[in-house]
Amino acid sequence: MKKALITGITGQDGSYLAEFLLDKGYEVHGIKRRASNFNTSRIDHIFQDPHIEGSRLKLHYGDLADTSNLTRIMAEVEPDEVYNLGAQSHVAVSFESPEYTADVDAIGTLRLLEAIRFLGLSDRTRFYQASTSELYGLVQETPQRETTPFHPRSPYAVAKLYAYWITVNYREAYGLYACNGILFNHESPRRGETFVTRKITRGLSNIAQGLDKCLYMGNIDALRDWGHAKDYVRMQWMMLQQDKPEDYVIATGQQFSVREFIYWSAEALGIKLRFEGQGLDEVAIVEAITSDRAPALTVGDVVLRIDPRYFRPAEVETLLGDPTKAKEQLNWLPDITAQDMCREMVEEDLKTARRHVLLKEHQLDLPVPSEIQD
Ligand code: NDP
Ligand code: GDR
Repeated sequence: MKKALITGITGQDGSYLAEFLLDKGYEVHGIKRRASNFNTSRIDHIFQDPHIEGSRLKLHYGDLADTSNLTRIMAEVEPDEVYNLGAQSHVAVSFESPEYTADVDAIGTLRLLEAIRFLGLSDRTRFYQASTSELYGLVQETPQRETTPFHPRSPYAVAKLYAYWITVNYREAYGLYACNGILFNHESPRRGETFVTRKITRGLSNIAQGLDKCLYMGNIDALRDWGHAKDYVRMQWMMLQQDKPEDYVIATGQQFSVREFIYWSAEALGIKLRFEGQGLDEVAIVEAITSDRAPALTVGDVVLRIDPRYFRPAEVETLLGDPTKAKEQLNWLPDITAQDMCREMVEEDLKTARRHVLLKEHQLDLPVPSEIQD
């Protein structure tokens, strides 16, 4: 039975990847951080009681900032595959916490690679690094591919640049099977609530149900290449199954603006929006309501405003990936379009909003389910 070790297992990608690897018959080890509240909601549904024989999901407390802890876990598990998905992954937050972001995202990657080398696992353990389209930042070529020069625009992207190159370096210097997936934005109903797509689908669903009044956004003209996380974790695994380690761009090859994503989300809620005004004074107004999914709204309501706090000190205005190499060498193509993904996210967020309305009406508190006990 193959063993995989996933850092960031409690995150969006980690949870989908854990499901995927369990389905493939792997023993899956995940590193989770100690938090004062349960932080395992994305993996509760695949929890396996460690007291029952044959359990294949095993969690270890750890932190990418803690060398001895990572080395100990690596020594205990001796994984066939390591997926380094753990990171302070929010670009805007990296401007607030640049040093922490560098420690976790850059040096954390080095710590894992060193642990593999130091423990003599270089011939056994394959390593996947979660690299990012943010490396392209101020883009030098469109669409971006594996050979496009990097120009990172945030402490997050600069930290990920180090992680990218140290992964290449361990491959070249020590012959490690180590590769970078340069992944463009990918989303899902499990996306963190402060990333733009989820902020929109969750925010508009709440507003439609009367749980909130207005959504405050930053640069809604930013352009992104959005895929579905499920398609992208499949590719993470495929990259580690080749004869030779290589780096791949993973993207859909299609680009949309944040503004378009707002329109799609509103449409999925049966709302037609009209944007009015310019710059910081721009607003989105309800022009028509075509379904019963937005009972709290009436025509003329302002549901979105611009707030300068969501602008970044240096913005990445446009990203568009060219996944030709992944398609030609690995036969990988995404199955889910950005529009379908948006609809799926709205469905889930609307369900949650309706549940909150019901609980509120009956004056009940939300139960906090978490099956993973320590
Ligand atoms: P998430 O933010 O959803 O998950 C990040 C994970 O990292 C969480 O499990 C988090 O734990 C964990 N983590 C954070 N800090 C530490 C730390 N100090 N030590 C150990 N674990 C830590 O990210 P995604 O799933 O979206 O992304 C996965 C990876 O892919 C990240 O490295 C991200 O930078 C990268 N990436 C993501 C893209 C995307 O569009 N989603 C695109 C390109 C790259 P906790 O749950 O406790 O917070
Ligand atoms: P990004 O994703 O920075 O591309 O990083 P995010 O969804 O945060 O932003 C995308 C674009 O939307 C603009 N934007 C806003 N963003 C947020 N979060 N909140 C807002 O209110 C808002 N308004 C406009 C942003 O300025 C930006 O241009 C994600 C992360 O998952 C990284 O870890 C990953 O490496 C990259 O994708 C690829």
